[in-house]
Amino acid sequence: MNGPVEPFKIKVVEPVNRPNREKRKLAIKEAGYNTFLLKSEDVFIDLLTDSGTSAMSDNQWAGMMIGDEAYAGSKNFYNFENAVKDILGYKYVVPTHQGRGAEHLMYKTLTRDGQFIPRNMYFTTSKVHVELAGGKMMDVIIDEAHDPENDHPFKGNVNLEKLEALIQEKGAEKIAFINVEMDVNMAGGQPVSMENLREVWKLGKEYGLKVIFDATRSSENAYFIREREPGYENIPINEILREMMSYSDGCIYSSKKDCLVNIGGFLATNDKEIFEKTRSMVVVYEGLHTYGGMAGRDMEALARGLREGAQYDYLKYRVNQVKYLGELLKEARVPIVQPIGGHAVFLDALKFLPHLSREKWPAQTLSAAIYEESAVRSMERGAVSKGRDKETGENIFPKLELVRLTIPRRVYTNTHIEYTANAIKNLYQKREKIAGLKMVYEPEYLRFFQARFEKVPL
Ligand code: PLI
Repeated sequence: MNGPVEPFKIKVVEPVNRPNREKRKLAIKEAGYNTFLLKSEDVFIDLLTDSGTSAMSDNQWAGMMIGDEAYAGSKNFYNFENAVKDILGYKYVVPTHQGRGAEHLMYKTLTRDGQFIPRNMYFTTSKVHVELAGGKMMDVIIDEAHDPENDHPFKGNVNLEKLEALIQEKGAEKIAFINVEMDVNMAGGQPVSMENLREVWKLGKEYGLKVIFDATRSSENAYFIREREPGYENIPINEILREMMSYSDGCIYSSKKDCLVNIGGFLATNDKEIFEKTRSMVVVYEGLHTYGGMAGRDMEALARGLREGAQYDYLKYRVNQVKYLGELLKEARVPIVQPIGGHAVFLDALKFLPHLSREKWPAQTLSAAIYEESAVRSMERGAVSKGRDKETGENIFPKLELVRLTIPRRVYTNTHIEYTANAIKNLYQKREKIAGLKMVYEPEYLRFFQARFEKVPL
């Protein structure tokens, strides 16, 4: 098995440290067994996230030099606005400092106290912004998504029966809007099919409900549609993207992923009322409506990155590098979520560490153990991320208890991928010696970022 050939060559390099075992043991203990609290200089291969960690191209860096840092009406804003209109096809664009800035504006604008927001599957920051606006997010993803071994090609699809049942049970006036995420992060980077998007849109119109996308990883989702959905084999990615977005009233977008930049976000819409409301809010929370928290140079890099990130050859390499890691792990029988996702390989912590109860946070434990073994940084995506039930205050234990090995875009070589796979294979051989954790500090919001843990002896 070989890794994919990179459609670029390397012009600048950044040296990285590889701490020894003793140093790693100390570093993760000091970080409260939470990989978010590690110092990046103690990390050899950083697979914490694909967010804001991409390597920019020479074309993007060149764009940084023509940053127009005017407070109002920067020329880079118009380049960025045109890129969004060209690639995604929306009429109106509001810039924000990153994705959660867009979530804040969009979800606050559309949600009334006590309303429900059906979404294929929650994402951490989306859920918290909906809750802060007085709403409740309800997962309506297909059942296959909860089974790590099921290899449905579009595991991110909305279950239309569940969605309609929820609308009928609550009444359409109690539904704020329908929310669909592309390449569903918490399900393992699983795509949504074009057919499903079309059906959700139709259903939304029947009930008079707006459909809002979390289009953060829509280019990677478009690649999967081209690869897997009959009829789209020869359609250019740009056309697929525009058709996808045509089944929505608007989207929020974290540009730190598919747009190949280190910061930035936006919301886009065809709905004049949403545009006007969010544009008037952006000046309160983010910055003027022609920069929204980004520098002119950031907007130029984003404009160029959105176009580059939608190129077929790049996407093919990108998705296949993720697949390469997944295939190496599968070969060694390490339990992973199937099919392999667009941005990350997800380890099934419940199968990796079956001797640990849910209260010992298996995914958090596994993520810390991977660091201790190899200085590779990953992230928990399970019960710690899910948090507590808003009403009862109890921990929620979702079916998926995963560790995410997220591949930054254009950053690591296939040798880094092989090193990571070997380290995890070695750990899997001695998995029964891994002791669980107890949570000793829990912050109020998005606890996975700052929670601290201690080891519980086996
Ligand atoms: O990190 P932001 O604020 O630019 O974007 C928030 C956000 C919104 N939607 C989705 C699907 C995300 O994946 C997302 C951020 N994801 C992070 C940080 C991640 O590590 O996956």
